[in-house]
Amino acid sequence: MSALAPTKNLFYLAACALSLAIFNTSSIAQSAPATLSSPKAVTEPLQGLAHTASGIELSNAASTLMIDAMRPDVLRVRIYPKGHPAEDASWAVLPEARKARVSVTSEAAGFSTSALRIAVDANLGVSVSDLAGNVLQSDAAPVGWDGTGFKVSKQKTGDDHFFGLGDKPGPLDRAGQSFVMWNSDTFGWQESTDPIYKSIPFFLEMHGGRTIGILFDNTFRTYFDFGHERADRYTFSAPDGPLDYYLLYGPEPKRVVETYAWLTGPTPLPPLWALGFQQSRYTYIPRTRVEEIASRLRADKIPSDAIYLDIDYQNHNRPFTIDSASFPDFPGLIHELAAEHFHTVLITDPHIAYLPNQGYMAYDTGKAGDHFVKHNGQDYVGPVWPGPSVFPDFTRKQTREWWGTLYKDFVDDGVAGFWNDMNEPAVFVYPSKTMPDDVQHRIEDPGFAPRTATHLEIHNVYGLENSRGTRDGLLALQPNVRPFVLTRATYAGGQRYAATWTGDNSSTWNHLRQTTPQILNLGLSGFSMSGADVGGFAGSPPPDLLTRWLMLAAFQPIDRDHAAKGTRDHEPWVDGPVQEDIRRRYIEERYRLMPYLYTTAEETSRDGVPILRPLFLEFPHATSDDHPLDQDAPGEFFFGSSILVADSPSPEEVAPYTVSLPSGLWYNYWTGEKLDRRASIGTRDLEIRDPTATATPALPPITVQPGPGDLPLYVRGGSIIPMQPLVQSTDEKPSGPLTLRVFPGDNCHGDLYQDDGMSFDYRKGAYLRLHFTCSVGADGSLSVDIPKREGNFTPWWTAFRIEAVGWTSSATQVSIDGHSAALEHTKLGWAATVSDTGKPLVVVFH
Ligand code: NBV
Repeated sequence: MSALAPTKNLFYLAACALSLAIFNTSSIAQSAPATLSSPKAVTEPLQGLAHTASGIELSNAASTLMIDAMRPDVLRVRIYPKGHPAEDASWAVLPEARKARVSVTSEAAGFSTSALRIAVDANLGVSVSDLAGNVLQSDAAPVGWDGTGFKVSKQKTGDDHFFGLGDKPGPLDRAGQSFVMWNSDTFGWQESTDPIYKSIPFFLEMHGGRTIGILFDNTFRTYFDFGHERADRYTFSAPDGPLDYYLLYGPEPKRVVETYAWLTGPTPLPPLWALGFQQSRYTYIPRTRVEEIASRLRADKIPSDAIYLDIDYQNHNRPFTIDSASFPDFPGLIHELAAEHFHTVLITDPHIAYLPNQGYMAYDTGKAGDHFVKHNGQDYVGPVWPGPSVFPDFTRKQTREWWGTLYKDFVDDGVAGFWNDMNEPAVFVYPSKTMPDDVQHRIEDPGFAPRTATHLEIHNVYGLENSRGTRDGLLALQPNVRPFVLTRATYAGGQRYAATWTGDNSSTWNHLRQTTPQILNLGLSGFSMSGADVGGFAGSPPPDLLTRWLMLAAFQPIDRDHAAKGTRDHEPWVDGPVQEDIRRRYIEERYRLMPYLYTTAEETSRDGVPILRPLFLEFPHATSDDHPLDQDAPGEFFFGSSILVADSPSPEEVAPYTVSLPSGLWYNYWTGEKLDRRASIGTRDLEIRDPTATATPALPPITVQPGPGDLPLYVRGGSIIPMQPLVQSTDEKPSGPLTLRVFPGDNCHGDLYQDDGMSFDYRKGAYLRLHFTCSVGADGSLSVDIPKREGNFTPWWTAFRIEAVGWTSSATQVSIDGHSAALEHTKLGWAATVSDTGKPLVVVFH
């Protein structure tokens, strides 16, 4: 026997043990528990456990666990090498929220708040339950450390659902998949591409009707696994940086989303024009082409508000320059467009052409202020559109301020919005497509201790800080104008600075379908103002695809038609009058719904609930086992709180499909037809509202067969939707009354918010808010209550037109504050017009 034999034997034994471990792992994976279990109950106080006013600290030989209750329903969990706490700083979390703390009740092995109970074990394992003892989250294994890297593992059951992580492609529910955060320029990404442009390390976990949210605030290349590797675990991990995460408790998912807005800030109120139809292409050039597009939009009466100029308006693609040969008298063009009520949006990429001593203002001032990132002690130079380029060091406040000043001339020329592209940052270096890992960024920001950080740490926040510099710069230049910034790359919290879009998608039916889960998940991740290139960026959409895309995008927050170079024209008129008529009809409907859309956007700016919502956000208990209804209805979503859009799961076919409606009363938006789904009490939303209701089987989905130009929309009974007469742009003052379309039902209400659409004067009272209600009397009459106005903004209308949808009673009379008035029969029901004198009104349909 050789001298090596014992070692070999040991190796063999180890291999057996390993395969046994693997075997055990997979057998665990196959039998995932239905409920989460908390770690071993600890009755004796844990050694080394210190109770603090807002939580606990617990150390073992190597690490310290620190848990703080920021609110009764929000925890911050940190683990760091013993004696070396990480810097308490964040690019994502608002400083006010980060400092918030509540007092807690100490317990032997943890603590409790008025909403949560937290238990820890000697391995620094954490378990969080609600006060009824339902385990919401529990460690599946101690944190695994590997040098600076670590992995957090949580228990998962077979019926856990995961949402969020921004616009990563794929289905709405992220269960069973794994993801990586590394902002990447991914032209032509596909459904399985990961990562793409953004890193939003926030997700919601739904289990048994209870939802928590987790923000893993680490800017390095982080990893998320929702049961891909093991069905009984979900994990998040990082190669470096802090182990720092926040747990947000619902139990309702809407509450989690609202709390996330408290933590990272809501999407601000956009200028009204940004909700209009936007026309873009890479690139409209020269000036006469832009003028042609603008006049055709107006001549064809396609309501529209914005025109984008892509990189070719610049001199040799150099940011903050103009190619004056193709765009003579640039300010003249912007004014001409503004006179036609078009808001111009300019692209301004973050790379600055490396042109020393050539009189290029952006380079010269940037160099003079030492504003560029460094590599090996020199300004890092990498190739992008203008050729060799340098890159602003946006983690420095001074650099962001300098960046903001670069917008001055454009703002003076009347440019309305700016588009921050390529800010992953994209660099034409392969295969990384970005700058080297050891590029140095200087952190000089009031929220952080000054230090130098490598690109590995800053990469994922580069786009965030770029868009922050843009927004803050615009605010410094025009303090009373709401900025519109569109960014491609970003990080958690980036919704505070910019709207976003899903990057370079493709002109395929699959990509049209992808827009729904992507925009929904972006909304759940804080980004309410988002869209996808309408028609698809790469490739040329066939006429019917472009038409359906324009139909669907009319009900998405940003409606921007955009196309890559070399693709066929994409504008609404390109396929002749039949297609154009359908496309126009949908854009017109968006404009009619503008008061509803704007009101929703304003609500979002306060509560963070996104404009586009998955069904589970409005009806979290719509199924008897609490699985999200969206799973049964992949083409459906809510546009605001009242309108349910039910696109086909196979929009490429004009064929029947089923629509799942949560229980309750619904109306067909287009015809006013009533769909009484109240018999489906088996769904838990009704049981929860009315615990005495007897459970009966849910009603089956309905089957629809829309024609090529039809998109089924349903309105929740009990909604009042404010609408306006058609206009060609949001600048135009509508002529006629404000319509209140009333869809009677339980808890009937609706809201309206108005202001000047562009300034911050609303903060000083220049707004108007109305909360309408309606009710059906014992005699069958319908009364609509218009209360006193809130705010002092004078609106454009002088009358209300009240439409009672589906009101089939023998309505022969309407009375306004007791006086009878003229009644009109409409295709949706009955209507009456009443002047608005600013006083409260009660309108009754008898
Ligand atoms: O600036 C040109 C394009 C732009 O149109 C697109 O929307 C961005 O996502 N940009 C990417 C760079 C070139 C893409 C091929």
